[in-house]
Amino acid sequence: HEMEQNIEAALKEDWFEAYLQPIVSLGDGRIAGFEALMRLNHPEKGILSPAKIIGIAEENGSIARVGERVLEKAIGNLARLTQLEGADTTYLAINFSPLQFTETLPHKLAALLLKHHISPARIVIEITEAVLMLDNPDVHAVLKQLSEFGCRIALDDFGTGYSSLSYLNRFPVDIVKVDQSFTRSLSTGTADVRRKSRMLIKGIRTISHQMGCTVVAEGIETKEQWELLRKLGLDYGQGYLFSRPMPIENMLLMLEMES
Ligand code: G
Ligand code: G
Ligand code: NA
Ligand code: MN
Repeated sequence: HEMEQNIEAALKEDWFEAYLQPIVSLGDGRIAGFEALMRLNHPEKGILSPAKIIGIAEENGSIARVGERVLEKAIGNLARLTQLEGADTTYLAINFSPLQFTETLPHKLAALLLKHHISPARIVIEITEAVLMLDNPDVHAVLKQLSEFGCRIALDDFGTGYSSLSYLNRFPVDIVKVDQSFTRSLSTGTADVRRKSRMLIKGIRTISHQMGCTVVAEGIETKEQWELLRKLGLDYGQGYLFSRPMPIENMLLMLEMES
């Protein structure tokens, strides 16, 4: 299988990278954190994006090694950002596949943070409902351990798929990420669709805040969407309007120019 070969080669030749996308405060547009997004930078084929890689890595069991490599890259990038004035308190959100929640994860993460002198409070663990749907006591124990260690837990793609409100009650969730389809529906479709989208987002915001969670909007591409989401009371946002996911070198340059 071609993709399996790409994955093995990428592990061996060090082609995996953690791109970064800023997450901004919707009030003032300032960067509050970054999401790490995996990329396989193939020397001939170019950038291969994660969706397919992760599916195949989960099937053939290489996801543990892939996930660990991306985690190393992501934390290394956070350490580099930390050397920049103004970016030394930003947080880093990292996506995790359900199969990565093994009992060795907390120890591996702790060792990486120690190595780079980074506080666990700056790490956000992004999970989807797929992690919680497993209903596996071992997975729950790992999540609880990470939460007690000081990391925050974000529930990704909220409001779509099988994401259930009860997860906010049953798991130590700190951040709710409203799926980008909600952002898109704010500015497309009929007036009625747009009005109902605003109601749904407001409802998610109200419930999330009452559960003590902060709320992040995904997929913001226009100023109009930013303004609407800010008015709807969401806390943070990310999307192409602010920045595409980019390599650490580009991100450092961009931040240096802005400061
Ligand atoms: O960046 P992009 O839009 O191509 O990401 C596609 C999908 O891959 C998204 O659902 C994203 O959450 C997921 N993804 C990106 N990076 C990682 C990663 O490091 N680990 C896991 N498990 N998923 C990731
Ligand atoms: O599943 P998750 O929410 O982690 O996936 C995030 C995905 O969305 C990544 O593939 C990322 O590259 C992509 N993304 C980030 N910002 C935008 C945006 O403004 N518009 C669109 N269409 N995709 C975005
Ligand atoms: Na994510
Ligand atoms: Mn998402």
